[in-house]
Amino acid sequence: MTQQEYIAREDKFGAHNYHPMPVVLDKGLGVHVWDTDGKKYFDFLSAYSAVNQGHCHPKIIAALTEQAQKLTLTSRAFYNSSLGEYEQFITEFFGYDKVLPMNSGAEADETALKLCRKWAYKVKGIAQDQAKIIVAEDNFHGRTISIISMSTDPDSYGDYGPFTPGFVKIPYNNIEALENELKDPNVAGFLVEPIQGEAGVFVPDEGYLKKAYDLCKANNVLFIADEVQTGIARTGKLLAVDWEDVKPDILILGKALSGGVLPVSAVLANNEIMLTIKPGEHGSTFGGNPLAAKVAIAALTVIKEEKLADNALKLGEIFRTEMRAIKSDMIELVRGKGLLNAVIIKPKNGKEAWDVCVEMSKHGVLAKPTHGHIIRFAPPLVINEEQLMEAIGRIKEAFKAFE
Ligand code: IF1
Repeated sequence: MTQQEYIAREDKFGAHNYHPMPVVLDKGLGVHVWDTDGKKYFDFLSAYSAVNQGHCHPKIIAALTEQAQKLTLTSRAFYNSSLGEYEQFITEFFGYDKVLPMNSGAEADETALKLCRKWAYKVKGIAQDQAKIIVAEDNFHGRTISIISMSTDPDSYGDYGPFTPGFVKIPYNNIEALENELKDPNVAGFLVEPIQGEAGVFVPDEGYLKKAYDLCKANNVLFIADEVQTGIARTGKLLAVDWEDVKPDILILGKALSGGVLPVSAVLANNEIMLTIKPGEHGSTFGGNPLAAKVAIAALTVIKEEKLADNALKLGEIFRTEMRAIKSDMIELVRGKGLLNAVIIKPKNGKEAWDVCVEMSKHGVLAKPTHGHIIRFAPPLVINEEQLMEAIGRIKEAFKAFE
């Protein structure tokens, strides 16, 4: 089949809830993916930071295939021999009393919202149904009805009303706005991305997260960090909040928690918060399944053993320096942390970020624009300096096409 035929088939039988780049991928290994014609690319999207460990990492695949032939799913109606091992592993890995295992990032965010509200009524003593959760404008936490009720992006919430109440939206990276809303005694939590990924890799001012955390603590409000995209070593530290020594009351993980092998997400918290949910008050058919348990242990082990946070830190510096040195009047700004970076594109002669991405794909580098004029660059964290420099050379060639 030609790539056009693959695309036409998806168009005919699949919902049109995406507008993919015109590339049909067939194979992935490490930092590379191949299309159905055998063309090789550097993957600079990493499935939105889900394959931090690289495509089809042998250790993670080995854990998957071994467990897949033994026991894949028991439901939580019964105990199983893998879940406790994973729960102990991940809580010690991140330093929390307990974990609540889920599947998608959105499910983990929803779980965090429920935990925060439960804690509000059972511990803080807020009146029933009066709990408020503060969120940042331009946030992205997933696609469920309650999560898009927090969104300020019409593409996310348009025509999906009526919306879930109880959310207060404030500008991101604005301490005064947070301080003002925290005066309300009904505020139970502040849910925030340490770096706003979808919004275009918005890195907040130095000290913002720490000040926000301290204000939450001073007002008996839970600091909830959504590290689905920024976590698991992506920004050059194990967690993006580690840059400011902030210990979230509730930590949300997803994506690379499985190395992109299957949906695995998690919510971590200490007992005072986690034990507010009693048996039968929350759950999921696949949450904490043995396959996910073994895969997540392997995925986190790879992060530590291969020192991927250090690699992201080092190579991210090189990437931003090299990108800022490109002489192109389409490159307005380069920003990011570790290997989560974005280039803001200034349209030229009717050409914009999408056209740059199409040209880069011709040069063997895959990336995709967000919000029209921003290109996110997020290669797998296993990329080495030689591969990075080769990919940057190709990106430079692509920009030359617009001179
Ligand atoms: C899509 C965006 C990225 C996330 C954060 C929770 C979730 C995500 C910080 C939900 C998911 C994904 C969703 C995917 C594309 C991608 C994305 F552009 F949509 F926003 F990465 F920036 N918190 N982000 O980034 O996790 O339920 O998807 O497992 O919906 O198109 P999920």
